[in-house]
Amino acid sequence: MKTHTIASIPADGIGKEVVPAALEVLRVLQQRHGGFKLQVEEFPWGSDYYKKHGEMMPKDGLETLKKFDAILFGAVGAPDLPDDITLWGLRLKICQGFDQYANVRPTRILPGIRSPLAGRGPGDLDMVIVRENSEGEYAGHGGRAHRGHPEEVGTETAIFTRVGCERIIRFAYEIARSRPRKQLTVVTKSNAQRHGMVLWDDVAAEVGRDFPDVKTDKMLVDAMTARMVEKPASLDTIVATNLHADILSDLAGALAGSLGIAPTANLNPARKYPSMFEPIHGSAFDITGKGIANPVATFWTAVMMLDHLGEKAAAARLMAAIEKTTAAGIVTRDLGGKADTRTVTKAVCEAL
Ligand code: GGG
Repeated sequence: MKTHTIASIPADGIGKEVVPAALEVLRVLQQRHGGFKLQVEEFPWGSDYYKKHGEMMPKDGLETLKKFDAILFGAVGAPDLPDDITLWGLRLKICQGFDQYANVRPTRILPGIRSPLAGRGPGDLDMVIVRENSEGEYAGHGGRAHRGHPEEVGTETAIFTRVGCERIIRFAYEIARSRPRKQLTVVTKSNAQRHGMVLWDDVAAEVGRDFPDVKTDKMLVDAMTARMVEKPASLDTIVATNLHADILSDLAGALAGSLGIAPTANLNPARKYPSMFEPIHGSAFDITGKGIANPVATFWTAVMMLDHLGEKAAAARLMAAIEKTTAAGIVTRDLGGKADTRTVTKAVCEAL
């Protein structure tokens, strides 16, 4: 029997509710499906850890995580700590430390779920957003000077490298090629940003020549938001920069019913380091501790994790159980339902 080692980092807020729910579902899946075993170790890192130790994770945290086959992550962020400490001290440290440059965000309207787009249901929105996850606007390049003085300045320089653009655009083309529609939309803002975004466009045009079988189009990010709302069915695979894709994928999640169902995988495609799987949503302190968080995004990211680990049949079985549950109307309040986290988790376990 194949054993996969999983590092579990629920981290903050509702991450501590949805990750245990996903582990419960994964335990049931292992029993029912057989053929593989997940050996899970939990790490108590995050904002509470920071309050005790002055750091979001130990200094040798990446060294510890390196040994695992995958990381299952919850959410990061606390109401009483600055976001740049929590996000950079944990989630981005792992993403950048492990060169998880490809962030994959599939979105579909699941059966039984009502999109806020009138008259649209499953089949009308089925897209994969590929987010550049290592540089761009999140490169962390910049600084502050003259702190506290009237002339204080802050700079945030987006970094676009040829290597960084090429590898993510190529990765996105491969995903587009693997999907039935073979269609890629390259999102840009090169009308206003004349350097990095033009390099991005140039590299996209060059890489595109290697994929003559994939239909390509280019959209400015502002026009893309309108197209996602007005003609979601016209989109399939989308590649965008770190910040653009972050924003577009929240929109995609909302159009599919709720951010509470949107999963993501932070991949190191070369598999030199473990990849990390998490719901797109953050720690949601407004609902933390109430037991009403939607666990579906974390279940779906567990599907992506199983796929990545080569457990394709188990992944498909878990996805089918999630869809059976949503189709039966067993959904949380963010989706207009009445179920709590526990009820949805139990229903998915029963569906398995
Ligand atoms: N599970 C995702 C998460 O915790 N996200 C927190 C966050 O603030 N992310 C910002 C970003 O990814 O741009």
